Amino acid sequence: MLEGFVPYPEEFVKRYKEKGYWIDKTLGEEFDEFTAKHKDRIALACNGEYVTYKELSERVNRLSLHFIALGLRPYDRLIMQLPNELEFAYVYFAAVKIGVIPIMALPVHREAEISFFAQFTEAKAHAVPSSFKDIDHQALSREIKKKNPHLTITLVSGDNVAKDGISIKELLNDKIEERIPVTTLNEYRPDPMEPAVFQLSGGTTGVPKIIPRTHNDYALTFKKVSEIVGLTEESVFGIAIPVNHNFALSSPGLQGALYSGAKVVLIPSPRNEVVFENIQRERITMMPTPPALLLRWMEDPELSKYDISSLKSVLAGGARLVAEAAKRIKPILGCDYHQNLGMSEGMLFWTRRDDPEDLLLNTQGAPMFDDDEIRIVDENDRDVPYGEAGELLVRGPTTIRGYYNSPEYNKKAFTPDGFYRTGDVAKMYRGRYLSVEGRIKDTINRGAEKISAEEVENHILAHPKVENCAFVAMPDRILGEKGCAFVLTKNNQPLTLEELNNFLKNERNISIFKLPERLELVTSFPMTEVGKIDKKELRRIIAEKIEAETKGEG
Ligand code: J2J
Repeated sequence: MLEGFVPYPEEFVKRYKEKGYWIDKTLGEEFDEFTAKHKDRIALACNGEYVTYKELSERVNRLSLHFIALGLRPYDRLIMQLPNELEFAYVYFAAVKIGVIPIMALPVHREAEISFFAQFTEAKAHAVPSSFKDIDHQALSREIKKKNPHLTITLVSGDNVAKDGISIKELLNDKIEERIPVTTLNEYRPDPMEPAVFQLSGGTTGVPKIIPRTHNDYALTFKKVSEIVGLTEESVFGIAIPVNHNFALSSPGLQGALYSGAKVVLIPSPRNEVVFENIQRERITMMPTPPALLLRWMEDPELSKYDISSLKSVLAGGARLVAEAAKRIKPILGCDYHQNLGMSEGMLFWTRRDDPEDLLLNTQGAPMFDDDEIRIVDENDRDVPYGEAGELLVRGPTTIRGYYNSPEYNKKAFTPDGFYRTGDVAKMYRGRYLSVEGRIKDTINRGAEKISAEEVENHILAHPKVENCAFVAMPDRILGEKGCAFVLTKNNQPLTLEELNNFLKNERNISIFKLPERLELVTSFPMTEVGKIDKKELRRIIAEKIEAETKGEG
């Protein structure tokens, strides 16, 4: 067993297998099945390039063989930073096929994040794009290799591959299967009970937590979601958010759509005009759409210039979709929607297609399986009366039992009997439907992208002028939340947002999406009774201030 992985207890393994949730097929075997079944249908579309299921299968097998030739072996880790492009699918499936575990980093992650993943997981390989926005990923990989000798392989998509990188295109052009038979891959079959993929948690601590998803539970997830949202061979599934995300990869995501025989459109940018153009050109029928995306679409005066009539349903998740926004979806976008509460740790809640209006509007859905156990508890872990708000605890056949290699943190994040503490505050509604009312975890949900407050605070505290700080969410009309830094400087020196962010960007090398978008200098902090900075009060102060400013403008 992979060291650092928390396995499911025997009695649950037995139960989940007996009930048919886990069928002991690897993601690679699932892949072989759906590619064989749908052969000449289009599997992938990206930037006007099309790939059939058969071609996808051939390319993935070829790449798997190359990975073996390069020395990659089952349970080796590969940091995945490829964006929404065809190479993402090739590398992802080629890796999971031979049990190489992709770590689902984001293309926008920078040195602070990637060097942590490299160190913490002892990754052997790093897959990067040759050009992406203003990040030089190949230089980044080179720097990280210097400090992490186990990282030896940089796989590069696109054309401008440096000498120390391995071109994915060149690997794909080399018919290795003529020298080494494809059947060799069978020798590298991973155990379906072992981790297939490392997802990343939004995190509430100084460093991201790694979520090990097994072949069994990941396959169960994307198959069930596909059924719930009604994916078929006729569906055209558009992905505009980063495909690395759990939502875009397996809820139902790339994998669920391919499993259903649909055409998946990998959209290289979430910008409205790029997305609308893709919907129109490819006749997209379904998309995962965090509320921020939907709000941007619905407010875009250019929307009417595009024909988006193919769109049948949008999948709202990642952040709370407020009822007023939900009500506008049908009139403006002309399609239906599903709400879902999702988490990379596993359990998913979905509204169903025939749900009555009040469930659709006001809840984030019900669990997918009878064996998904949910509890709503107070601060002493006692179940609250039905219908009252409390922390949501979850356990089930798709929910992890522990973060990778984090025994101490796991004691806090899971109950002794294995429930994951979501940090979300929820209420039960009509049977097992649930509405998210807030959260107790210390994160900022910026348009469904999660930012750990503590992680950013640690970087801010490293600034020579900073005495103390607190990073909290402030309301944003489109993104839902953005990060605001409250800072007390040493001797009350002046500090600007620009100065702080230059430091965070250039000295601390953190991702741009985590940067504070507002700085409030303070001379003292409100404190709680136990002597901690009162973040609830800070959130109230900044929300009030922003509201007053907005009114002032109006
Ligand atoms: C309120 N909060 C929500 C919702 C997630 C599908 C969809 C989303 C994710 C995801 C995912 C919410 N209303 N509808 O992995 O497969 C917040 C909660 C939750 C956290 C998980 C998927 N949907 N959230 O967003 O791991 O706070 O997964 O605990 O990124 O997002 O974040 P993440």
